[in-house]
Amino acid sequence: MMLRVLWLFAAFDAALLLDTGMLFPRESSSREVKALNGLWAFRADRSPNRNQGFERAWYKSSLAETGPVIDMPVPASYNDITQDATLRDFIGWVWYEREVTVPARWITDGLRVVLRVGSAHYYSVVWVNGVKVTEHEGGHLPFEAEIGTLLREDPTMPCRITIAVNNTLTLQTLPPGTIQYMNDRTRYPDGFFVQNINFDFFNYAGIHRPVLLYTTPKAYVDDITVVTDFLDNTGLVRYNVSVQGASSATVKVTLMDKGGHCVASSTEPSGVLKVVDVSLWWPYLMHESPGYLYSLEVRLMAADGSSTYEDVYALPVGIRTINVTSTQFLINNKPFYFHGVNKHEDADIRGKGLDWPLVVKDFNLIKWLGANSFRTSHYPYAEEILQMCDRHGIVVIDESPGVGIKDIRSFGNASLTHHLAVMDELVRRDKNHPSVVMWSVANEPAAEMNPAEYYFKTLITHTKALDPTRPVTYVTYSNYARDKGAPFVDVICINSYFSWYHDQGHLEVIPLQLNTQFEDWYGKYKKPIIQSEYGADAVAGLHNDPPVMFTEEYQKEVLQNYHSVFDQKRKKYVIGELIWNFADFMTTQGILRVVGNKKGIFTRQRQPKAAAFILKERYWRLANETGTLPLWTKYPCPL
Ligand code: GCB
Repeated sequence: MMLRVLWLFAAFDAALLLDTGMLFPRESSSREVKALNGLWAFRADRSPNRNQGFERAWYKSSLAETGPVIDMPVPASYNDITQDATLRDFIGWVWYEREVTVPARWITDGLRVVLRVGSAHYYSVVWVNGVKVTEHEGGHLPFEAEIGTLLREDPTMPCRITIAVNNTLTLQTLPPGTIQYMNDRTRYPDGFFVQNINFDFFNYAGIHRPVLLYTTPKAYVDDITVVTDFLDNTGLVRYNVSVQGASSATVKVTLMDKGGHCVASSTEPSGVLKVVDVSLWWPYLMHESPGYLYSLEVRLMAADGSSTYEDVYALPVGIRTINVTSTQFLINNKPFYFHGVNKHEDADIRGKGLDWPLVVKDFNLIKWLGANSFRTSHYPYAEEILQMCDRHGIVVIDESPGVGIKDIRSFGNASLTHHLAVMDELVRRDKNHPSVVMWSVANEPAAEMNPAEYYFKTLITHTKALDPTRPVTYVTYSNYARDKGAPFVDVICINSYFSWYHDQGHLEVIPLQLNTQFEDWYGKYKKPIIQSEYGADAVAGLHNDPPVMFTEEYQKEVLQNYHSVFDQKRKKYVIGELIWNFADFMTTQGILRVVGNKKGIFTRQRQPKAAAFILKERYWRLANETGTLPLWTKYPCPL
């Protein structure tokens, strides 16, 4: 126990590498939030160098004054909103703009007014009333700018927000990509170019998550970090509050249970709260009340001359521990078996835009399926989704956008430096989510290449320094003997597609090949293994018996063949199975894809294929075997 508490303390110094926090904007008695979702004015810059918007300073006046605009919903990808194929496949800068009127008290009361973009893919530049306020690289993480000072310069002006977003990928971006100009004028018109990518999902672009304005007092709670543990019946919440805007401040923290009763409090900005008779955070199907959350209310009082400030922020806190042995993944010291899914943020029309009906439907399907976990393949998902996971007890492997790192030039210093910065941003955003139990730094990199050893050693060591409390992995598809990063991960995550990408039609080889895969990897590394992807495409409604590829029967049988081996190995060192994929999703066009990837067990419209029922039966049986389910959730599932 002593060791674990020391480890708890170590968690903080390293976690604060970025100089500001990125707390999720929440309303409180001292904070207001204004959502800027809805219709924005929009124009793609179709000039040959895609640079006219900058050359002619489109941000200096209303977008409608410098050219035609169309309505564009936010949040949403812009690609599937119109009937125009050239906008769907557009590469370069697109421009968004809207005006907003802020309450007068935001200006007169001297508040901080923060503009926050939940995510925009891939590179963004933001102006307010023609003045550049920030820029950000990376498509799946939030960024902010304080704009209160600017608004106060001319309080009579409405606030005009302009955001230019560019989806161009390079060998140094995450994910990487390349632009290829086609110079043969007998085959391609002048200026023709394509973007090449090494990942299997459509490169949706635009403003994908909510844009918000929120206020805080001048002195405010900038960040909170919590790390939890327990001893017998006593929960331990180690916390650290960082404050900005005041040279001296007093902080009061109060931990409240679900009923709003105070269970522990302190007047120190950091320390350990002890919770008697703790209610632990448990995964879905592992306990009768999964996802138990306390609320850590932080109240800051600061004085500056004659002014006093009070800021209040309430952070949901789940108390739980994570440990990994050579054969097990332990949550609260009990073995946890991942029976879950891989997902995408993907749907008809809105692409990767956050959409509440879709999010809630997906959670209902996950629970219907009896799944207890998912991986955020292949990038960080919206914070709103992680909050749902916290509340419902769905366990998350949180993945960086490091997908498609295949070119040796993407292992260089510039790429690594950016990847480290992305991990900083990811850990800063998601460190307090009890549902997040492991970081995945990449998916299927070319891990057999020589530079991969230094790259992954550095990346994984860095991530562990940021957060010593969670295991780190990356997802591999390479050969066990040549994988250069495997020595550094805590858990081996392997993808394989037996009888799909090879041995087509030969379902009978799956058990033998899968057995060999597990024995080879475990034999060499003696680390627990998750089958992080497996599956087969099935076009919904296509049938053939005996099974042939692309039918629902074939997909079902692929799964069943894998399951027979999982059942032998999960008693030993296999700690999880994640189907590829939860739902069909859009990809670039190609001869291997039939209007996207069809490996979903649900269609893109979230209707079940035959495989979904196979998986549902299995997952409820697995949940039942743990013996921790209350009677009302016993198999067959009641949902
Ligand atoms: C993989 C990738 C995933 C693909 C999948 C497939 O290994 O990780 O992004 O979509 O295979 O269906 O090929």
